[in-house]
Order: sequence, then C-alpha cells, then structure tokens
Amino acid sequence: MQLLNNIYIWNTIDNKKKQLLLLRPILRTKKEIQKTVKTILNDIKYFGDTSLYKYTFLLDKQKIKKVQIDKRKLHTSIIDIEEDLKKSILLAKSNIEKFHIEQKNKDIDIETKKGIRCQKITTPINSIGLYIPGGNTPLISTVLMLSIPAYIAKCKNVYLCSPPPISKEILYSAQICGIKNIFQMGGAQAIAAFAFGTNQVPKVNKIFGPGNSYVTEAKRQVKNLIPNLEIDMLAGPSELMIIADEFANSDFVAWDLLSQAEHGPDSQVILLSYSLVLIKNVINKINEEIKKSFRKKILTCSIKNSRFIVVNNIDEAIKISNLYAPEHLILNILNPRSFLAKIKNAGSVFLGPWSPESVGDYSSGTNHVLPTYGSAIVNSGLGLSDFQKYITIQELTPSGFLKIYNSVTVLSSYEKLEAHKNAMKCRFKYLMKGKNNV
Ligand code: HSO
Ligand code: ZN
Repeated sequence: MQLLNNIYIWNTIDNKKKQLLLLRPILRTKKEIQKTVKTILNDIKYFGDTSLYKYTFLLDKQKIKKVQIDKRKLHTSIIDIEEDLKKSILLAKSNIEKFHIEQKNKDIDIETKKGIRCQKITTPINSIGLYIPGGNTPLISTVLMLSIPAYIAKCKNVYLCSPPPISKEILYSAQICGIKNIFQMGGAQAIAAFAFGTNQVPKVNKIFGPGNSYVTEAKRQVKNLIPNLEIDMLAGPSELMIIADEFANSDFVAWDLLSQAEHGPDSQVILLSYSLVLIKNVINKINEEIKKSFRKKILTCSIKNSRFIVVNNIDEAIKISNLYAPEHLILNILNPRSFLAKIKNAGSVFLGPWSPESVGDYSSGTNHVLPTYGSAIVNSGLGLSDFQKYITIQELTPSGFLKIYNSVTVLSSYEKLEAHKNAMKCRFKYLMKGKNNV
C-alpha cells in the first residue's frame, strides 16, 4: 500500500475539491441500523429485563443472572490489579480531578438595582447513566473521563454500564471514582434500559459516553422519543488534524497520526504542512509502521481517509483547520502558543512537540470526550457543566419592584400580554395604598 497519492497542494485545487477534501468519511448509520435499534428500544421498553437478558445472550454471548454487579465483587476487584496500571490510573485520575474541579463555576448573587436581587445557583443532574464501551478495547480511560466530573458535580445517582464480561480494570476504575452501581449491559439495549428503566435498571435523566454505531443511534432515538431525557453528544469516529512545520520530527507526527487512525476504520487523520519533505517523511514512516502493526486491518482502512495537504504557510493551515473543526488539533510548530488566538474551531488543542494527543486521551487532565464531525464549530468537549444545571433566582423588595414597574408594564402591554401587566398592576395598587405586607 502506498499513500503518496494522498498529497494535495491546497493552492492548486479548486474550491469544490477543497470542500470534498475536508469531508468526513460517510457514516453508515443506515436504515437497517435504525430499524434494528428501533426494535431493540421497543423490546426493552415493553419487556424490560427479559429482553435485556435476551439481547445480552444474543449479542454479547453472555448468560447473566443479574444485571447489576454484586457490590461485594466490586471490592474484590481492587485487590487484583497490576501495580503499574493502578499507579497510572491514579495519576490520570488526580490530573483529571484537578482540571475538572477548576471548572466549578462561581454562583452569582447580585443586586441589578437596589432591591432587585438576582442569583444563579448550580445544581447537579440527579441521575445519570454512563456508557463504557467493552470489547477488544475496554476504555478504562473513559470511565475516568465520565465518572470524575460526575463525582465532582455531586450527581446523586451515578450508574455505569458496560457490555459483559466487564473487566476487573473497568470495575476498579469505576470504584475508585466513587461509582457503586454497575450494570453489565451494552449496545442499544443498554441505552434503552437507562432511557426507559427496567425492574433492575433505573431510568436516568442523562446518558453519557461513546459507543459503536448502534449505541450512537440508540442515543439519538431515545433523545427524540423521551422528553426530559438528555444525552451528552453524538460522538462520531475519532479525528485528528496536525499542523506541522519543517522543524517537526517526522516520527512524532507519524505516530500521532497513527494513534488516532488506530481507533477505528472510520477515523480520519489530516496533516497540513508547508514542508513537502516533512510530509513525505511522515508518509514513509506511516507506511512502514502499518505493515508491522497488529492493528494493521483497522489502520489500512482508516488511513484511506487520511489527507496530506501542502499549504503555503501556518496561517493558511489554521484557516483550513477552522473550516474542518477537528476533534483534536496538534500544532507541532515553532511558537505554537502565538497562533492560539487564531484557532476558532477545535475540540482540544495540543501545543508543541511534547504534547501528543495520547496525553489528552489519558492523563494530562483534559477530557477526551470531544465534539467530532465538525460539530466543534458550535460545541465543546465534555466538562463539569455537562453534569450540572443552573437555576436563576430573583427576589424583589417593594422599592425594587417599583424601580422596574414601568418597564415591565410597558413591555407586557406592547406584547399584548395582559395578565403579565396585571400581575404588576395589582401589586402596584397595594403599594400605593401604603401596604407593604401582603
Ligand atoms: N481519542 C479518543 C479517546 C481515547 N483514546 C480513549 C484512547 N482511549 C477520543 O477521541
Ligand atoms: Zn485516542
């Protein structure tokens, strides 16, 4: 396999081709997935746990006796984890905690005018369900990324699920993040169970976490079906854009691109550079490494979605990046921080040669659940506020009331909302009679 024909010279291609070049790989959430998911959702809605057992047997090939993991089993999982892995998890946990604690928003309590007190207070979302993908790559890092902000936000009921058999590493990570209720279920059936509730699985207010196309489609459908049910986001395949200059180490760049391409066949990685030499070195390294990789099959697929684009300069690369709005953006260039103000659309940015995307995926402290598929144009990655909501409060004294009496009555008459006006007027009359206490 040779990638060299993937090099494009930005200035030599027309606008239409430019647009095509920045298109994401088409996702296969086709009719049959939608239909299958719809059937599963209905089954769980009407037959609850019976259907949950049925699908767990059918799809995960597991016969389970209870959906929830026995709490005693959780304790024993702690004993059996390799020391080095434990230490690594704990270091990541500590950094993620530090970064997310800092995201606590200040509550507001001010007087907009004397006698008009306005407040904003924060409350946690009561019940949340966290979905952790299983299979070949049980994402223990995602356990941390979801449970730590949930814990800091003080969500009352935090439920985690993952397809059985759940690894002891996932159980361990969940437990150290304060999660007590873990359910062995996966796929669309797990999303349905959290959305509708079953005898064994509680119904939640918001569902978080990445998953395969069935999980994502299930999140989309339950959100549309159930009022008041929220989801974090619809996560698409992982993506990475790198802007590198002639000084970048081509091995670093190649491995960073491979690190994101290895996630799945639909992942997309893009390199922008004014240095054709660098681009060619990177491509050679990628070709060499794919041959040896044990994730060769995935990489061979995803690398077909890759793009290598020659630009005039860094500013042009940044313009392209803002158009593409990557989930992850690495600036492997001199003085990367001086370009930061120009970055408008990206999920998470990695500055300089020593900030590979891997650090954000695991241990630097930032969250790795990020907007994909160009939604970074309007959305942000997961943070503490996704686990919270705000309530605003107002309290007026009689003199505060009088200060805005005119404004409210005039505005409500203009909008022809009579009762709004009268809610003011009747009080006004009381005050005019000298009655302050009702
Ligand atoms: N890069 C992925 C997150 C992840 N990487 C988990 C490794 N483990 C999300 O964009
Ligand atoms: Zn990753």
